[in-house]
Amino acid sequence: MLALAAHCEPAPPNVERREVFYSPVLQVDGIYRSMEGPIGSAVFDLNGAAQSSKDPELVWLTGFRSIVVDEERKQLPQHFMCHTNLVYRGLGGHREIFRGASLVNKDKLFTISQGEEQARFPDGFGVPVVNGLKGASFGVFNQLLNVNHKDFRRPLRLQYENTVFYVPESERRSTIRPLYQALGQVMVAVNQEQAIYNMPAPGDLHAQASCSGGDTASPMTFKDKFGQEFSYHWQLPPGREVRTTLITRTMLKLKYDTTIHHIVAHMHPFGESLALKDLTSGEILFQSNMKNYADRIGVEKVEHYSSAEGIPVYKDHEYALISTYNNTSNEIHDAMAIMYFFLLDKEFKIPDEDAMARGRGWRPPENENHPGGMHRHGHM
Ligand SMILES: [Cu+2]
Repeated sequence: MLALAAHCEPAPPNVERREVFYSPVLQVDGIYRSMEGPIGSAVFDLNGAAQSSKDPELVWLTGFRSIVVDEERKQLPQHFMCHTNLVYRGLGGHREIFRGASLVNKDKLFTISQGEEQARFPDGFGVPVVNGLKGASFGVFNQLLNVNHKDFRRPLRLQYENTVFYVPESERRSTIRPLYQALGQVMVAVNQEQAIYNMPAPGDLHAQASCSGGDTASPMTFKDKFGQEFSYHWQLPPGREVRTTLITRTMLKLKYDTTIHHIVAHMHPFGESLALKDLTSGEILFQSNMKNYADRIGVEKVEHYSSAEGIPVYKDHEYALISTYNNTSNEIHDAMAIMYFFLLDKEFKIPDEDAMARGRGWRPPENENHPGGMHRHGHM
């Protein structure tokens, strides 16, 4: 009777820890469009985690928030946010520990951008990472954006307040289901009218998701193995534009059928919506709508997706992203459209003692001690 009662009791909730990191103070003394602003960075371990001072420990990241504050740490409008990346500097150590038993394979764990302050997973989900690896496990990179404040005789001074939410494995009381991140991004074909990455002769279904031609907004273009050139940061002339990009093989890369539990969308000012479409079923699985400020240039609100139930996705289906922009100004601006997907990792295994010992022995490569240059988002 007692045993049965104990069995039926709901598992006690996990108690989330949070740690806050402030960027250095940055000065708003110029117009900075996307990817042009000054960057503040910091590297750290989660010191509240039980083992961090001595040994690497598994922790479950349950969310990340990044807001803009003044020097007194009072919140400022989020339109000074270009983006904040939470970077996993211990990815090499992670690989050494898990040896394939974790699908976490990107150094950018979270990206926060204009229109949304945070990403918090549904209850009972988290990204498993290792805290306390040699040379600091995490880095945070805050980039400033300013297209509105033009009084440079009175430069604004601001900083970024970054909060990591997590549960150390040693304090976990109930199950946390493992998530990993994959991204999809809209690309334009440079010097071509239409193109699909690594697919010079697409079939009918794929052809629906061909990247249309456009001009790159930055020198960061890249080529596929057939010499077709692409950019994920393009010029946005006045007017409305809709773009589609196939993401199945080059970005989503599903290993098996699974579910998506959280989606964060990233667009630049003048974005209207970004949709994930299952081309095989013809269904729009999720559409994120953006709200732009009425009185200034900037994204005020971006819709996200978050659900314990999740969106089923299938290894043998084809998926595309569809971005819609409406540049209501009379100048050329710049655009990006990215969806960050957090998917269920169905083969994840909690590392045993031998695996954690490999993590203790791991050393970061020399060049990883320089955080500069790690701030860019978007590349595959
Ligand atoms: Cu961007």
